[in-house]
Formats: sequence, C-alpha cells, structure tokens
Amino acid sequence: MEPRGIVKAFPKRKKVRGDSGKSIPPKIPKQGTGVPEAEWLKPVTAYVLQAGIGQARAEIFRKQIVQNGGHVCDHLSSEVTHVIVAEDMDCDRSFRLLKLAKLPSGLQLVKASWLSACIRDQELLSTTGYRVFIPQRYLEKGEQQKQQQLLGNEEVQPPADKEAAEPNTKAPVGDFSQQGLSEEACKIPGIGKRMAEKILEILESGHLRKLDHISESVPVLELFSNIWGAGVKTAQMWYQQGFRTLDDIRTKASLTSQQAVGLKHYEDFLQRMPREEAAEIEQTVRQAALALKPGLLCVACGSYRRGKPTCGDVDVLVTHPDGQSHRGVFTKLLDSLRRSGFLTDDLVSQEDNGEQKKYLGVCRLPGPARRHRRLDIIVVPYGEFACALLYFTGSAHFNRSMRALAKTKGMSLSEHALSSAVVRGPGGVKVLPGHILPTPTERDVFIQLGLPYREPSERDW
Ligand code: DCP
Ligand code: MG
Ligand code: MN
Repeated sequence: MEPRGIVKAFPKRKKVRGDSGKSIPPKIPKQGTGVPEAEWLKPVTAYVLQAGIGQARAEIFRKQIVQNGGHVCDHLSSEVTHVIVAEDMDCDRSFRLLKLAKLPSGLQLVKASWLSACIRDQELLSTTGYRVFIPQRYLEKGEQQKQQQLLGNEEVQPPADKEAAEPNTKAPVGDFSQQGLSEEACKIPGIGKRMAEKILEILESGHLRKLDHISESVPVLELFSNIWGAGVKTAQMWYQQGFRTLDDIRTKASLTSQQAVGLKHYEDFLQRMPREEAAEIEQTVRQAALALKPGLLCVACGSYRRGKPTCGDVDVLVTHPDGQSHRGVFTKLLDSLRRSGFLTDDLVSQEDNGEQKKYLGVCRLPGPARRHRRLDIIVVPYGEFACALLYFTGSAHFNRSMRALAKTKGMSLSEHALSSAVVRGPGGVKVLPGHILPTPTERDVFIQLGLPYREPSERDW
C-alpha cells in the first residue's frame, strides 16, 4: 500500500491548514526519479484544463497522474483521452477554452473530483457521474454512431437475468451507454429531445445545471414581477441582462410607461387597503359621477363586493338605468377625477369590444399618510349590467368556473352577456347563431344556468 502515503499527503495538508488557520504553501510531494510508482492510470492520457483549478492544484494533479502510470499532455492533442476540468465547468465554457466545436471521438471531459476519487481509491474509477454533460449536437459523428450501436445492442439482447438488468454495474471507463439512454428516454411517450437531454445530463453529471441558478433567481424574479406591468417574461429578461435590484431596474432597465408607474408605487401597490378605504374611493368616484349626470349607478365590485376585509384595488362599475346616459361619461369622469387631483397616474384606458369602457389607473385620497391605490373603472350599457356586475365581482376563479359550466350547457357567458352558444355542424359550419338570453339581474344568470343563487360573499372559489 506504498502509494497511498503520497496520496494522503494532500488531504492531510489541508487539515493542518484548517487547524492552524494559517495558510501553508502547498507541499508538493517529492517526485523522486519520475518513475511511476503504480500502473493503474496507464490507459489515461490527460490534459489538465487549468481554468478554475488553479496552477498549484493543476501541478499536483499532473504529478499524481504520472506517479500512477498515466500520461500528461501540456496541450490538447489526439492522444489525450481525458481532459480534467474544474468542478463547475460546463460544456460551452470548456469547448470555448479548448477551442473545440465538437467532442472528438474517444475524448472525455471529466471533473477534477474524478481524479481525486481515483487517487483516493488508487484505482481507475468509472467517469460516470463525473463527466461534463455534452449535448448530442456537440458530439462527433463517430460518437453518435457508437451510441446508436449501444442502443441497438440493448434492444436485441434483453437482460438474461436480474443482475444483467442492473444498469452500469459493469460499465467500463469511458463508455457512453448512458448517452444511449437519451435515445431510450426519447421513446417514452411525452419525453421529447430536450427532456431526454436533461435526463441524460442528470445521469452523466449527477445534477441539472439549468437548475443551479433557479434558487438564486427566484427571489429576484419575484421582486421584478411585482412591478405592475412586468410579467414573468420581463422579469426573466431583466435577470438575464444582469439586473438584481429595483435600483438596477430604475437606473438601467428600459421600462414601459406602465412599468414606470408600477415601479414608482412599488411599495404602495404591494399593500392591500382596508375595505373602509375602498369605500371612500368608491364614494369619491360616485360623487364625481353624480356631479356629471344624476342617476349614474356606481358600484364597487371585486373583492370589496365579495365582502373581503382588505382589497388589492377598487373596481368600480358605472352604468345608467336609462340605458343611454352612460355614453360620454367615461372621458368626462376621468377628466373630473384628474382635475381634482384624485387620479395620479394612468395605466390602461380602453374601449372593449362593444360599448364597455375600461380604465386602469392610480388614485390617492386627500390628506396626510395616504397611499397610492390601484383603481379600475368600467362604464357599461345598462343592458349588460348584470353580466358586467357578475364578471367584475368575481372572483376570477369563480368566473372561470361559471364560464366553463355555461359551455357544458351549450351557452356562453362573458362580461357582456349570457348567450346560447353558436352551434356548429361538421367542419365547423355555423348551424345556429348564438343569441343573447335575457338576464336583467345576476340572479337571472344563475337561473338560466340552472344554478342556485350565490351571494357575492359566496363567490370566492
Ligand atoms: N377578473 C377576471 N379574470 C381575471 C381578472 C379579473 O374574471 N383574470 C374579474 C374577477 C375579479 C374582478 O375582475 O374579481 C376584479 O379583478 P381584481 O384583479 O381587482 O381582483 P379582486 O378584486 O377579486 O381581488 P383584489 O382584492 O386583489 O383586487
Ligand atoms: Mg380588485
Ligand atoms: Mn381590479
């Protein structure tokens, strides 16, 4: 067991260093005559890719390789069988550093921990679990064919017994049978090429690199997507651009006008308001509306109408029972609320298909210590009142359920109306046109759908 002494010099030194707390220069084992002390590394001709390993450690590796019968090259040549790379090396980076476009046949990129493990055990271990994962497209033709063959063999020779069925127990060093599994994986229904590559990567390297950054990115993505107007895609884009803080976003990101408003009121928008404040906001809108036109109906819907103790925003529905006077109110109402200083920012102002008009913006009640709050206003024709009220009261989940149910009954429910659905024959040809069912009240919508009525407070699911 002579060679072990040399090997153990390495971990021992580390321990001494840790105990003393001082940095002791690496003690490189004496190489003596340069004659190998063991032979087990003979099949290996290694090139140590120093990046990330460091010169001192790379030097130790080279000496250990030679001492155990292996060969070392000072550059990548056709003789090299193993490129030893740093633990965190990935395919793209190593290919760049090695100036490779494809992985030459017979070459493996192996993490340094493989070499450490071999030297610890004083034997040539399988590189399985230590190889850098190389996607199919980076493999040379020969390598791909090899995989194909391996796969073919597996198919014509079903395992004779339980032992033979155990994977990898006899895997020779450097075999690519696991990569053949990628093609196997592809055959599983629902597993495509990309998923197969991921499965293979886990088999090859023991983990999935793509997940490495997820845990770090999650809180940042959440931070960013909490900006009103920024979704997951935008948050991911900003993350990829290297932004990590709201200050990065403020100073470096290009923002839509909505996102700029969202960022300006970031803290306020994350706070839900007590329902009493929502009532004050509803009242402010109502007063402005009634000053424009007597008889206008203003109802705070959303979570407020469902009786929630706090509201994320205020959703005010405006209509007029005469069926006419809602027209022209939208713009005038917003102008009035702007002039009084109640509305502070606009996010979306649009006309729906038909006569419904929708405004999303920001308001603030007068007085000290008031937060900016999100305010949504819709103005609808009275004929659509019940369906608009039902829609705007929600919850969103309740609405989806109602719409799905309507479909199963051959109807169609929207924020405008409940209709009998368009009936289509073979080839999608319209057989019966949809027509609007009369629903003067929310209750009528429930009746038409054959459902018992639910109070707004019971529409939370
Ligand atoms: N709505 C919907 N589908 C969506 C969003 C909204 O059907 N994707 C409807 C149902 C909601 C209503 O609009 O209840 C108001 O939307 P809000 O986003 O304001 O949601 P809530 O008022 O229910 O909750 P919050 O207190 O968070 O504002
Ligand atoms: Mg709301
Ligand atoms: Mn809303």
